[in-house]
Amino acid sequence: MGQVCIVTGDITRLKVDAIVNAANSSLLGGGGVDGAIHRAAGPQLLEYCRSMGGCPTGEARITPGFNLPAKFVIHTVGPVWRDGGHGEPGLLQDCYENSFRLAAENDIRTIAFSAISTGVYGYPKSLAAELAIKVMRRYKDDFEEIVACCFSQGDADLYHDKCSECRLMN
Ligand code: AR6
Repeated sequence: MGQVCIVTGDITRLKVDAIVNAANSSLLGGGGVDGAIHRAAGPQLLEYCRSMGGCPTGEARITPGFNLPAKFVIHTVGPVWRDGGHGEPGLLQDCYENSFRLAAENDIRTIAFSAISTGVYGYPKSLAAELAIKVMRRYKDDFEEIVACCFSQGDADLYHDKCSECRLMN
């Protein structure tokens, strides 16, 4: 039986089978966690992504991790938050579900998610954490370890509020 862990730190440092990137639909890199992942993976990642032809919002694509400790990167494109009435929750849920589906298809056992859409895309952090935890719990038994990777202690506390039995790690 798997577990959901909440980790505070830089997702590029995690030794898991796959990390999930909060990308944009070009898949050609950007700021935030996307920029950090591209820097840590090295230029081969961008080269590989160029051949993929982008990715619509809510969908996911998989690439090697190149110089990352993680074997794979799953790139998913979260919705830009407008007011919550433009399909944002459904699209964010699709991001998590499509990432889990790709992970299962690639025999991934351990997977770490960044907090998709909660940076420049402006999705309210508490709502996003609630949705992420809900989907992660649903997939718990299909994986050895599911990590919610938070970039700050405050974000980790938010996840822990939604899941008191989830293990908190630093
Ligand atoms: N490790 C873990 N989490 C991180 C890291 C890191 N190294 N760096 C930032 N975060 P964002 P989005 C957290 O803006 O909102 C990019 O330019 C951050 O604190 O990276 O989905 C893309 O190319 C926040 O909680 O992604 C797109 O254009 C979370 O990662 C756009 O931003 C997501 O913030 C996507 O926006």
